[in-house]
Amino acid sequence: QARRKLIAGNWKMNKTVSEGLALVRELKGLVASLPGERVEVAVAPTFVSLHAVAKELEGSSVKLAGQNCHWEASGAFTGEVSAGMLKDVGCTYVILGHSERRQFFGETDETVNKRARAVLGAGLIPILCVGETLAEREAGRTLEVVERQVTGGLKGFQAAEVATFVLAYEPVWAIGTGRTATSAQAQEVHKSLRAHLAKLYDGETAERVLIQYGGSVKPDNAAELLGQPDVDGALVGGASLKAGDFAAIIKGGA
Ligand code: G2H
Repeated sequence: QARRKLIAGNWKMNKTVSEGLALVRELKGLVASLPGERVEVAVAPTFVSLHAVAKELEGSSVKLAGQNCHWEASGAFTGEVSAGMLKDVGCTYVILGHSERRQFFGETDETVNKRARAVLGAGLIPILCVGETLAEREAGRTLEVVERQVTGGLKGFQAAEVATFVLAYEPVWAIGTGRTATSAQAQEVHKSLRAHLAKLYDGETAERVLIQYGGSVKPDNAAELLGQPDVDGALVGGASLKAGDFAAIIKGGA
């Protein structure tokens, strides 16, 4: 059975509540006219916009995602949000271990793993991000790095749990830089990640995991990337901030 595709818009630290509402209003209309069975669409607004955007998306097929969450259910963790709170506000997915979180906020494979445990515990789906830096790629360490991040992020999970995960391969050198991995580069890493999952768990589990590509996905490169056999969707940053561009990317995956 063919895997579905998931196109998710990671708004990062962009859009006020009213700007976010205007964006999803426009997006809803555009998405409604697309053939939707095999492509699922999600948006990840900032925490402050989640509630309003969830209301706006009621009755729409567009799903909601958090950009991060803490591993504890509640308590004295100033500035943090729990997986249960994201579930309560209407999220389906939570992005974890984005390279910006790893780079600027000290996240490690270990803390990403703890967050993933909380996300599954709350009945949400983790989007676990992995990716190498330019220096790592140039040193020929790409697969070693992403395999380590996958192994660490999934530590302690059973195969049946792993099968529900979404992985996002986001080469750090392609994020927000306008440099995109070629479709061949993306496919090579995605295929290796799937083989790594088969080695860690089993072939069936590996076949079920969705592996998104992220890093300067745009309307003009989306169809080719999404056409690769192991590319099961996209995690889109900059281009998800304009409804027309995001809808064109979704169309590329349909
Ligand atoms: C990678 C991506 C979204 P952009 O970070 O997660 O952002 O498409 O702007 O490179």
